[in-house]
Amino acid sequence: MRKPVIAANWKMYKTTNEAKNFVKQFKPLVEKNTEVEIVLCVPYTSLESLSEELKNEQIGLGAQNMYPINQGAFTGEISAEMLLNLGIKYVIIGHSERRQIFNETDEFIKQKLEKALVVGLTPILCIGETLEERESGATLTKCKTQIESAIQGVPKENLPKIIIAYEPIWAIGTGKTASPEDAEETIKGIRSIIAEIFDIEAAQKVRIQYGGSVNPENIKDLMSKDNIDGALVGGASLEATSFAQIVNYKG
Ligand code: G2H
Repeated sequence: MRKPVIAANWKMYKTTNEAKNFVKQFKPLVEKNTEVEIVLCVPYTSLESLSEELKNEQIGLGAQNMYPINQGAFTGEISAEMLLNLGIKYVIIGHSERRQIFNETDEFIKQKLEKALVVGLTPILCIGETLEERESGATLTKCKTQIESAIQGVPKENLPKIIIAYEPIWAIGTGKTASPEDAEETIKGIRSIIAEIFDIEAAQKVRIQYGGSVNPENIKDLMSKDNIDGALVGGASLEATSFAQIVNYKG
């Protein structure tokens, strides 16, 4: 059985004070929820103080990026070790905004994924197609290229440590969500791709989230699908009550 994992991706929102206020409000709203793995992926600037706030909580903390080298002359970058040192457990890797705005390549993303696994961070690997690719029927081809590049060569025992977030780019922050049926079909296809690279048993252990305009209204339908194991939530995770409603989708 795969435990659902619902992660907030705050992107470049919230000062540290705003982040702390969010947590204050959010904690009591989800304290009884043990069925869902809850993660907050916040800006680097809030990691240290939230790490303190969440020390004894079941809410995990994640970064939104990392650099795959231990240390060195990489101005403005943050290493996996620096994150670990703060008690961070998760890291988003290869978000489409990083791929598109910061020109991150599949090869670079692979380096980050491998580094995260080596140091013991749980990577949330984002993949997904553009609108053009979807309309030309290339959704799974695109996902296959991204997955193959990232996970080929990863030791099989490390596979269950990876969370994949399928985020169709056309659904990100647009208010357009893939229908639960479409998301399920693609995520099922992604699982088959993993099974081709490894085997069915290994593929069954990987948690695959859906991301792209997830909100309190659509979460239940998405989560009712067999292959959808959680969500990566942007806009609707910025407000404590709205994110709590998503995390508490079972009621
Ligand atoms: C996709 C998602 C979070 P939103 O980027 O990763 O954002 O829910 O705002 O579409």
